[in-house]
Amino acid sequence: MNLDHLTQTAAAMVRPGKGILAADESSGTIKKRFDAIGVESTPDNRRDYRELLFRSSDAMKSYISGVILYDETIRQAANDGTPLVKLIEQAGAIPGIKVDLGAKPLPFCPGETITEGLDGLRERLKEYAGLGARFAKWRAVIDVGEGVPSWTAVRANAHALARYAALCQEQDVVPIVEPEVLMDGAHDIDRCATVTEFVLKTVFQELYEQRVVLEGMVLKPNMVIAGKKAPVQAPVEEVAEKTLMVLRRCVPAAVPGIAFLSGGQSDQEATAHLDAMNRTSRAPWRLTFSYGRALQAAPQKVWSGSAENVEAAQRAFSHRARMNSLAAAGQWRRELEEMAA
Ligand code: 5MM
Repeated sequence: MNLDHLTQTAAAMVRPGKGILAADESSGTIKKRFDAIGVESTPDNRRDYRELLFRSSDAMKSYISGVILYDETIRQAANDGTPLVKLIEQAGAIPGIKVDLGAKPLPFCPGETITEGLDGLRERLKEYAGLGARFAKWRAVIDVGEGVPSWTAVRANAHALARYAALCQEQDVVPIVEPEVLMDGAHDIDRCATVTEFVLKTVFQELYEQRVVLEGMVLKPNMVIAGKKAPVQAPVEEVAEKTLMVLRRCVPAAVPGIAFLSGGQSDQEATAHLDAMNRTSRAPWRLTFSYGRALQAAPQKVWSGSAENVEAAQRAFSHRARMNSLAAAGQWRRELEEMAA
């Protein structure tokens, strides 16, 4: 393990004013996204769409530090034959790769899942590093409900995250550790805070036991937020305050950065929450974004599979990337959204 290499890459992933584009939708998820805009999910259409994003030079050069790719994408080339990985590198961003194989039902824990993919991971990491990946991502999914999450599910997922992170660092690949507490339920913000604290405490204990070097990783958590079906949604300031409270209780200062997932928040909510945290925070870690939907929903809709919409879609992507870059510095203003609209 080359610690300097790992810490430099981790620092570059969360450098000021930049964040990560999560473009690692698996085949099933990208199909759902394409279905919503009436585009057939073929390898060429997926390639064209990702090429559109990675050739958005304003967004990629100014606001994006790294891109999380899916197995298919890291092997694809643009229309002119340039590997997509090269497009990302030419823009000054770092290519990364999703290495988990998805969340599967956890035996004897109804409704709960365990993320799989540890078998053969060392060899896959070697291959991905050869294809240009300098960081990786593994997502654990924790649902909130009656009697859920169970200790069994939290512990098993935290253990898998830590085993994955150790294998990454052994291969000089920076692990993004993503324990996602879902916002799908009807729970209130305080229940989300309790569950997120439980999950993060367990994850960091497991990372310690697996000897993961905290300086060479990036945490990708959910924000502390009420479930989508909750009758009351907390205001922006409360989300920021409670998210920071939980993170301060759980995340050691040695971790260089926290790059949030958007988790189903609207584009502007995800931006406003990140901005509020950076306005108030004297946090020991950098706080930035690693958004999938909150960066891509707008450009996907504008593109809708048509070549003549590519430039407009790139402008939509650049706008969201710029808004989130401002939020990562605590300098976003709602009027900027209105002016752009
Ligand atoms: C881009 O979506 C990622 C892949 O999800 P699947 O494996 O389910 O296809 C997902 O892991 C994503 O990286 C994170 O959840 C963050 O994305 P959001 O949309 O929550 O910001």
